Amino acid sequence: MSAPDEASPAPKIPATGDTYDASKLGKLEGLEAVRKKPGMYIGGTDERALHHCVSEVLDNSVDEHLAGHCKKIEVTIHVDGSISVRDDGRGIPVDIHPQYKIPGVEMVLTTLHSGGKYGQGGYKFSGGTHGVGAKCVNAVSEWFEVEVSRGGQVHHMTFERGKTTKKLEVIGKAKGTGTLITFKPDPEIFKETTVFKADKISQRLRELAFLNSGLEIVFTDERPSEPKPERYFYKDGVVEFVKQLNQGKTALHPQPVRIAKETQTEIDGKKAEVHLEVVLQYNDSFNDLVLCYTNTIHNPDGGTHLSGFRSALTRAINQFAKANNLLKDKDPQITGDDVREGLAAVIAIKHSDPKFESQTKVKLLSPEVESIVGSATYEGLMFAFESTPSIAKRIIDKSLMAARAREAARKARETIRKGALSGGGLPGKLADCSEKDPQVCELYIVEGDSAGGSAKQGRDRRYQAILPLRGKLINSEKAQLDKVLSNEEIRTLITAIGTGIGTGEDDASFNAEKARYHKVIIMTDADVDGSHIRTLLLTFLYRQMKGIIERGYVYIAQPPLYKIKRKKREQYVDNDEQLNRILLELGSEDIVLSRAADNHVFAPAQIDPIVEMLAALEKLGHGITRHGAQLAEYLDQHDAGTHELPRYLARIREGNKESHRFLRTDKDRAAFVAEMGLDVDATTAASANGAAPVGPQRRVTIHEIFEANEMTKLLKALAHAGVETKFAVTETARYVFTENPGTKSELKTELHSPLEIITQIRANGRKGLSIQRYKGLGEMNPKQLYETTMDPDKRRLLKVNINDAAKADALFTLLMGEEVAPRRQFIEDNALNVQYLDV
Ligand code: 0RA
Repeated sequence: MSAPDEASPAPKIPATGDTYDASKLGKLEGLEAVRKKPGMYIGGTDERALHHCVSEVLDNSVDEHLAGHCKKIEVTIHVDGSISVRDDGRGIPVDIHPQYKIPGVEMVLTTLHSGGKYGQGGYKFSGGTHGVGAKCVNAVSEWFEVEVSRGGQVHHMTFERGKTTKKLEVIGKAKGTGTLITFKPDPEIFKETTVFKADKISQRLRELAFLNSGLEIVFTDERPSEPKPERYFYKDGVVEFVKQLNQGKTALHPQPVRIAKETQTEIDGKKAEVHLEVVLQYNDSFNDLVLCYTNTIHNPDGGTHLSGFRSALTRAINQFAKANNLLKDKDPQITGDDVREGLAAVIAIKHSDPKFESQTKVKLLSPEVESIVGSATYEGLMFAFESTPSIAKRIIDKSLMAARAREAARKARETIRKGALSGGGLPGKLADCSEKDPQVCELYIVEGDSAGGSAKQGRDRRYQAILPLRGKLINSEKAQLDKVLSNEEIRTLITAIGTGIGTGEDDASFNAEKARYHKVIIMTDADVDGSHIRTLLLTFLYRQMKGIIERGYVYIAQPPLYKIKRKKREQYVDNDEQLNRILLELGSEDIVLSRAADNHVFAPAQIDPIVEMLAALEKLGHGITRHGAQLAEYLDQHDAGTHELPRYLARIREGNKESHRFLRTDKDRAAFVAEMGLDVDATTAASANGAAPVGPQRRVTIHEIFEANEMTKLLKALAHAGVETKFAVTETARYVFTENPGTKSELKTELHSPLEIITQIRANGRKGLSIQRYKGLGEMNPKQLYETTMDPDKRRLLKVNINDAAKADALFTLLMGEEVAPRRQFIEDNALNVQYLDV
């Protein structure tokens, strides 16, 4: 985040001569600036920026932890798409700022210029945001709420699009301290998407837990019907991180080597502090994975910490081998590539004043770090080798094997190159396209000969080439390169793509420029075998032709999941959501909906939006029903004039009896707390289980209903559309639903609540409908295959984009590594799920 404290744009003074309160102007203009130029403050308005907002809020809580005040962070995605971050730190200050005369928390969340008193919370190391993050998030949120527990009281304040909508107010008594921030990203800003991806967030949380040993992080995604909280807590931090990277592989030494050091240094005459932690462990695979962090920020492009580490590793291994006569004359030279084979490592540094190549912090530039990390790593490794020579011996043997394999692979590649030159060209199984310009050419890699045959017949042969693959590909994670290259299917693939292959950095035999197709499309069945083959292919491409993935040439085809049939009509359906939508569409065709009270008939064009709103209400209602209350009962609590809904749901359990109370406002909540004699009353919204025991028997929990705003909007719109917003099921009929009106099979059904409209429509949609689930590509004829999956106008391709080596490697390792049990389980759980590849 590039939120400049001083460099924020100066407030514009209007030329019209109106007088403005200067301090107010500064503040409002401040956050307006964020909304006008989100790119400058949160790095854009796309999905990445959306998730960046979560990091911004999270970083403040992590800084509290680094400062020694926070033990636990809870992150919750709510059903309305808002998200909460709760910590048990000191709580944002709430006292009135002497100069600005507003509470600290308001300054921290609304004033871009608040550097001084509350700006940094006195943090030595920080993600570099200096606490500017939360106010930018506030600015780009449809709404934003903060609850601070501090000094025995719970304080609450709300905002919309960066503007205060409720001043700071005490709403109850607090036990302990902490901050709870909840916000809903503004669709006016995030035009592409406002939907948080749980796997993106959980991955970052896990990483943070690894990098902050002793910090407990709990993550709950409440959107699925049965949410499963995930807990991340690592007592041994980075050491456990490295063990995790090696999970599923065989480690060469049971305990990772850990090197830690804290140093002071001077940069341009100013004192700076650099702490480092380097942890490494070798495994018996042939790949390396080294992850670098600065102040808990991932640096995917490495930088000075990485280069210091690499040269120290090569130096230490060569030095120890020489000093102990472990190298023979005929042994090849051990290079940097060789010592990295089978290496898993994490380099985590904390720096009080780091310098990065760019705002995105992908690469660390601080020059002093190279020698600090280098000498600490060298000394630490030599110490480890000398105290346990058997480890050193195993690592050196492994490096020597790598050096020999490098020779063998070079020879194998040479043979392939010669074969390609002399063998007169392309493999017989490949049905090539007639066009030769790679930019427009596509290669479909198809699972199985039968689907391959359909694809050959159905394709557009001008620019679509087909390569059918039979049987299992060799597992390229497990086998060494010369073996992989002797596999028939793999050789065919290499020749067809035309780039050659290569792994090491100084390996010039791969050349992405030579790709014969700028789309390489993997087309496999939507079952376990298909997903296995897809992963095998991706593993191979990732290891040996990374460049074509980086250039965005690799795609995954998406065959439809269902075919539905009704009367003579057939339709392909891509996923469950689409199926659901279609059921609602079909179910509202050829019907009449009328209001019972006055026989008002809804115009056909009115029905779709009504159905959509009811479906949205139903979905948001999961938040209510999960806490054991009825959606209809809740909705009926709305204010007759404004349609506002209660903000809190209290759940009272006495013995095995349970009851509910809806609490409309903060005041109602305070009254309820007093009535029940509760001594703790911070909402349990984020944790959903922070129960306050009252007496031996009674348990009371209060949940904040964040989705209330969203539901209120829907109620207003429904009322506007002429639907009565009374949801309890009544004795008397409220709506009449007529199927096949005016025909012999006309059928009238009385509905007793607006919610029944949508259940009825869905049931109607299923009538006479056959839903077939596709198991394989082979079930489609050539024409169907082309139309659904290959036609550029209709197909949907997922672009494979490996932007996170750890994630990809972990997945490949899990799928391909030695351990069979977790692999089976994983494939079964994720048979249709390719999102883990970040495609
Ligand atoms: C400024 C000063 C202090 C704490 C914080 C900010 C703070 C901010 C956030 C944001 C999320 N969680 C947070 N926790 C704390 C120090 C206050 C003191 O000295 O007590």
